[in-house]
Amino acid sequence: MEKSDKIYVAGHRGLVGSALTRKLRAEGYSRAVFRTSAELDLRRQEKVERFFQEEKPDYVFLAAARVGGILANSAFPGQFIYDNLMIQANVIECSRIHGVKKLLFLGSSCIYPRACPQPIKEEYLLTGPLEPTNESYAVSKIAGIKMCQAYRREYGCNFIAVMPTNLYGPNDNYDLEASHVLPALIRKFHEAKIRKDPFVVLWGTGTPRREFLHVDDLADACLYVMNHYDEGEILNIGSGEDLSVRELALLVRKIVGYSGEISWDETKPDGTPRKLISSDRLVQMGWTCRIGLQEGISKTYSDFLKFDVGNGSIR
Ligand code: GFB
Repeated sequence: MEKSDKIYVAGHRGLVGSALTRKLRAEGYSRAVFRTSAELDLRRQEKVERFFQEEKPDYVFLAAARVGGILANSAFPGQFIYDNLMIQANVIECSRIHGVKKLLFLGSSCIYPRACPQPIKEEYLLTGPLEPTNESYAVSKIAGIKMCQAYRREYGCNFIAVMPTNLYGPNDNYDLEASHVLPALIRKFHEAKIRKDPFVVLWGTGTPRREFLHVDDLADACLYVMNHYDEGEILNIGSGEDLSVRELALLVRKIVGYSGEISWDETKPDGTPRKLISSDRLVQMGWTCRIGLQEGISKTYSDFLKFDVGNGSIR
């Protein structure tokens, strides 16, 4: 990508999209374009076609999606599969029609089978049943991958797909029902500290293991891949280290400075036991992540303190 190219960041206000926007600005890409979901409903094909006719972007980062944690995925499978299929189908097809030079599609590590060897390699895709709690989301993301690969084969489109591990960082979703585990732990421990609650209730057994990558590292990897990778095969992007939810809870509790107890609500799902991905292919290309988990959580907690979760605005 040239600094003067027009770059569309779909989903620019989300966790990933806002990190991509920060990264592009920091690197001097001066012609990024975006629309809020109120300005442009990406589920509506005619609206997406009109946007592409108007803006004619040269590059597209497809970070727009309906995302959520284990409970949101379990509760709203219809919304997750519909919204994500419509968003990606419209943006990928319009990118083809309008001759976008390159599109990067953001998938997720939940596309892999629930029980596959760890660390998970890209070739394990579709070799076994998916994790039930987020199957709809996973199927929609797999469809996005296959669409990018089909468009490469039939039309010669340079559309690539990356599979990040669990992400966290500034601008995350802190809604306690819909969020992922790490932002939920930050908010729960922070509010318990303020209220002097004797304990915090967390979900499941605490035994599943998760890998985490700070979203600024992901944005760095996406820019690297957009400028250095032109193949159809998917690419994992992870930190290479995982820990149990229990260990994560103790780490977040220490960083937030809460001294109460933790109890586990085992009526809530654990989800997949482990999903540590192998990022060897990306590392062999020359990329490495830079933000360690303790440092990343501390930075994220500082950002959280500036953000008034109650009404979703900066304090
Ligand atoms: O991050 P999370 O919601 O989703 O849950 P997944 C991770 C683990 O943390 C589960 C436990 O075992 C949860 O039971 N957990 C404990 C909690 N306390 C909490 C809590 O207060 N909130 C939440 N949310 N979890 C996601 C998919 O799966 O992985 C997404 O649902 C996406 O679609 C993402 O693919 C990468 O890590 O299980």
